[in-house]
Amino acid sequence: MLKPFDKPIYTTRPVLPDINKVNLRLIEVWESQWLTNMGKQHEYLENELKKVLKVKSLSLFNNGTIALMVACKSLEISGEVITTPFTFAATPHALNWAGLEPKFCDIDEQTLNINPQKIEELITVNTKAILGVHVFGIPCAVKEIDDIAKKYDLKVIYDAAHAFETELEGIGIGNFGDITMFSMHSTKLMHTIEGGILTYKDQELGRKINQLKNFGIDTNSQEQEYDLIGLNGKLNEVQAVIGQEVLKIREIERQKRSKILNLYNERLSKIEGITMVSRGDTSQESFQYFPIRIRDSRVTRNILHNRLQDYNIFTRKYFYPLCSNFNCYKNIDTANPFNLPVANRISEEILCLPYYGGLNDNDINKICDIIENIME
Ligand code: T4K
Repeated sequence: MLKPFDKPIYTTRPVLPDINKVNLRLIEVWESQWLTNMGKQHEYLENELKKVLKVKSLSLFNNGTIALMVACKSLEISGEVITTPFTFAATPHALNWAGLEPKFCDIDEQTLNINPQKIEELITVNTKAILGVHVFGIPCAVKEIDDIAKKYDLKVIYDAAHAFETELEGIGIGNFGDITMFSMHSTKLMHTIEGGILTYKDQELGRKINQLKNFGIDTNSQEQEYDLIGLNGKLNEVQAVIGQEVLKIREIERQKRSKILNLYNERLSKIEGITMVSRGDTSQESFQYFPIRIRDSRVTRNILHNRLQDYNIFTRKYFYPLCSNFNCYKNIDTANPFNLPVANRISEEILCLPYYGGLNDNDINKICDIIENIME
C-alpha cells in the first residue's frame, strides 16, 4: 500500500489572503464605524465585481441561498418551476421558500445540466419559470433554454454558484436569463466567507431585488415605506473587505488550478474505469471543482470514495443523494427515478477530487498514483 498523506486532503480549501493585509483592512472598517447596511466597502466590492463578471448590474447578499430565494421572489410568479435534480439542496429549497413548486427535469449526459430536450414535456399551464444550474461551472444550454422561455413566456433564473468568471464567447455567464446567482461561500474560489451575488439587466427588477434584501424598505421614498415583504440578505462591511482581498489573489489561484487540471487530465484519462467530465464549451472557465465519473469498473464510486479515506483523502460525492430522492422531495410527481434516469445514474458515478491551489504537483501525482492503485 502506498503511504497515506500525513495531513487530511480535502475536496477544497478556502482561498486565504495574507492575514496581515486582512487585519489592516479590518482596522479600516473599525475606524469607519460603519459595519453593515450597504456601506463604502460594499459599494466598492459591487463595482469591482461588475468588472470581473462583465455585467452591468448586480446586488450583493449574505449568502447564495438567500440570494436565490430573493431572485425567485422578485419575479413575482407563483406556480411551477422546471429545474434540475443534480444540484445542491439550496436550489430546490430556494424555490420552495419562495412559494414555488420545483418540477425535476432530467439532465444531459455530457453537460450534467438540465436537458433542454426534456423541458418542453414538463411544461403545463402552471409553469412560470426555468431554473438552470451551471453545475461545476459547466454552462447550461443557454440558447436553447432562452428559445423555450420565449416560446412559452417563462422567466429564466440561473444558479451559477459554481460558475464565477465562467464566460461563453467572452460574455460573462451572469448575462444570460433574467437573473443569475453566484455563491461566495468559503468553498468557492471567490468568496466573502459567506456571500452571494445576483446579476440582472432589468433596472426595475434590480430595485425590487435591493428592496427585498433590505426588509422590503423602499430607500427611494421620503418616509420608510414597506411595500414588499423582504428579508435581511445584506452582506456586511467585514465580508466586503475579505471579498476585496480574495479578489486580488484569485488570478494566482486560477492559474494554480489550471495547472492542476492539466495534470489530473493527463494522469486520470489513462486509468480504466474513470471517465473525465467535459469542462464545457467556455471561453473562460471557473476552475471551481474537479469531478470525475467512475463507471464500467469493478471498483465503484463508493468503493473509491471509501478507500481514498484510508489514505487521508476526503472526496465529496457532489451530488449524491440526488435532490429528487431527498425525503422532502421524493413524493412529488416528477421525482420518480424512472423519469430521471441520467441524473440518477450520474449521481451514483460522480466524485469530486481534491482541487485547490495549495496542492502541488507531488500531491496531485500522489493522489493519481493512489487512485490508479485502487482502480487496478
Ligand atoms: N446552489 C448550488 C449549486 C450550490 O452548490 C450551493 C452551495 C448553493 C446554491 C448555495 O450557496 P451558499 O448559500 O452556500 O452560498 C458546500 C458549501 O457549504 C456550499 O456552499 C456548496 N454549494 C456545496 C456544494 O458545498 P458541504 O456541506 O459539502 O461543505 P463542507 O463543509 O463539507 O466543505 C467542503 C470541503 O471544504 C470540506 O471537505 C472541507 C473544506 N472546507 C470547508 C469549509 C466550510 C474548509 O477547508 N474550510 C471551510 O471553512 O457544502
